[in-house]
Amino acid sequence: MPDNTDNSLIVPAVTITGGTGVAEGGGAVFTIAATSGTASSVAVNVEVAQQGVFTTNTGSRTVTVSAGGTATITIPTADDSADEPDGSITATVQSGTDYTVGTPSTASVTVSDDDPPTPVPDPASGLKLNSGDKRLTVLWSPSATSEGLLGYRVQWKLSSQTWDQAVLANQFHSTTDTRHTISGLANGSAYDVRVAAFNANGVSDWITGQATPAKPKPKPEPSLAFDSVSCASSGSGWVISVTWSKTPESLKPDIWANEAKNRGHRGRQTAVAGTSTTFDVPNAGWYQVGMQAKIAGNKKVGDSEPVRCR
Ligand SMILES: [Ca+2]
Ligand SMILES: [Ca+2]
Repeated sequence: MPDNTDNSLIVPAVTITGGTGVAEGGGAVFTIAATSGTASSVAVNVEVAQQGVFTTNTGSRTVTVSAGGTATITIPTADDSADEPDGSITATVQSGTDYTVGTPSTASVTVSDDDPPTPVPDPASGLKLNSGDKRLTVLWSPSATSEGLLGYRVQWKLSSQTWDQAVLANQFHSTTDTRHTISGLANGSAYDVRVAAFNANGVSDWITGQATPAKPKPKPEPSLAFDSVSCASSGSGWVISVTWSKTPESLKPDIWANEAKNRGHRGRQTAVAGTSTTFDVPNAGWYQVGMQAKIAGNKKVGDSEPVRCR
């Protein structure tokens, strides 16, 4: 039987297959095959697409394949340094004038990322909580990680709750913010506060503190007053002993013991720490003992008392 096949009537069919998967930076290889047909070669339209971002060589192209033969295309991928999910390159035979699209008409080559995940940032440090009226001021020192840092997260809850039970309040800060004031809290209730640095990969370890908001106590009025002033004979003279109370503790009064007569004995001690001192005085008789200390606003507090040596 003669072969009645007339090649001039046969349109080649084109198929595509993909090579093995590559790591990013490698070339994804596709093989395009055409069956025999009228022409010695066919111009095959191939569309290249990707899942992920591994190549700039996507889009349409024309690949010449000899009839009854194969051609390969290699799609280069980039070796970047970004951690990313694995992806793939897909090549698909599009319809054309000189061929039919066979099966398989599409093929994929996986592309594996080869970059290690970027770690979460180092934690913040130096957490400090300042209690105020229905509020806490949260202060911290920055994370040692500056690259990729997106900011800080502040969370708080009543200490009686767990972190899971609590309605967590989040505050996202810039990378330069290192304080946050939490208001609307209950005075007298203990709160836990925690701070973490975060980047695109997640949240650092937390640093945690506890504090109780409270109305600030009014500052006591500065005062300085003698508790006792006495005189006792000592050898050939006398000793005046004085004790006093003071608020605040930091006051250092100047103290004097002056004989209560013209051209009498004068004794003076300046910036006396503590709350007692003595004066050696030469004569019997009346003395005026006094003291004075400076307080804020150029004001002064003080006291004076007479004492008799006999
Ligand atoms: Ca890489
Ligand atoms: Ca990568």
